[in-house]
Amino acid sequence: MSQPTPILHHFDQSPFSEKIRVIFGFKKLAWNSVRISRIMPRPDLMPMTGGYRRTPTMQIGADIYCDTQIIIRELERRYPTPTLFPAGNAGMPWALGMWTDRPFFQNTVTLAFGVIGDKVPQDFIEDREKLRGGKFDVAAMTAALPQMRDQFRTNIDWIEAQLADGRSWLFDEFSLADVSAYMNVWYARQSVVTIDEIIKPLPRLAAWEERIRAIGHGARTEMSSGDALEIAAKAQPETPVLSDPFDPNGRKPGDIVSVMPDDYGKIPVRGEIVSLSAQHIAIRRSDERTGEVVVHFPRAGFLVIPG
Ligand SMILES: N[C@@H](CCC(=O)N[C@@H](CS)C(=O)NCC(=O)O)C(=O)O
Repeated sequence: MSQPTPILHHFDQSPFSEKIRVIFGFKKLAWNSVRISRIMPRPDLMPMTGGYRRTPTMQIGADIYCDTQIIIRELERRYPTPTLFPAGNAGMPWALGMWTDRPFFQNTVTLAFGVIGDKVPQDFIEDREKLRGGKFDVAAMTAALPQMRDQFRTNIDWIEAQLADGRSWLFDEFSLADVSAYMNVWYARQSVVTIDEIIKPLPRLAAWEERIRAIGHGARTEMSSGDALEIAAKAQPETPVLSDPFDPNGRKPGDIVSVMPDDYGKIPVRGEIVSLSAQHIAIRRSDERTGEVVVHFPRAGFLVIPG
């Protein structure tokens, strides 16, 4: 039976979305692209996610995947070949995400906005202050530019060092580690005008970046947010019940929980557990515009709160 086409809710400038677009390219997938605005509100998306607002999210029918970790896990499950986890590397590419997606990403964001400086629009600043629950201080980011350049160089120098023996990819074969690290280089390339100067002494990194860019984005077809919402409304979630006998907190399908990120965009999404493991949790909820949906989250970097 043919697989339903994944729908990615994203915006073009989003580095986390670029991760997924490259994976669509690597796996040679056809996908639907719903372009969301860079700032809230996103009225056709919130009924699906239940409030989760970070970008991107992936939709397959009435199953909604929040955060790139769980999106990648699902894409790998549905389309195992070619794999992002070549032999012997089933764990570390995930763990490296805690470097690429957190300190390395925060370094790149600060660098990018420090460079843009006072040209960052006020409505964007206000939106990101809500996201962070704190000040989005562009002047402080500009003041931190020398430090951020240093840190960025240190991060990308590790990539250069890993490639020093002439290999093409960070591990023996292409893996999620390449995509996750590339996200930050791609992001800096969009916004940091002096990136070439920082990269110049790192020729292996530059060639690696070019190899990943050449992978492309797969076959992308635009779709409206209204059409995506209608697909969710017509579909039934397809996630089977799965319990976790080793859950250290005794959580089980049927329990009501709220799930939210532990760092920013901490909006709780409430629902009934359908499926869970050490790496995922899926909860059922309903909304008058979508009917029943199942919303999927990773466990790393997420809080699960009873009730
Ligand atoms: N850990 C998340 C991080 C996603 C993230 O921070 N995305 C940025 C855009 S690249 C975001 O959500 N910005 C605020 C927004 O789009 O509302 C993931 O892997 O998906």
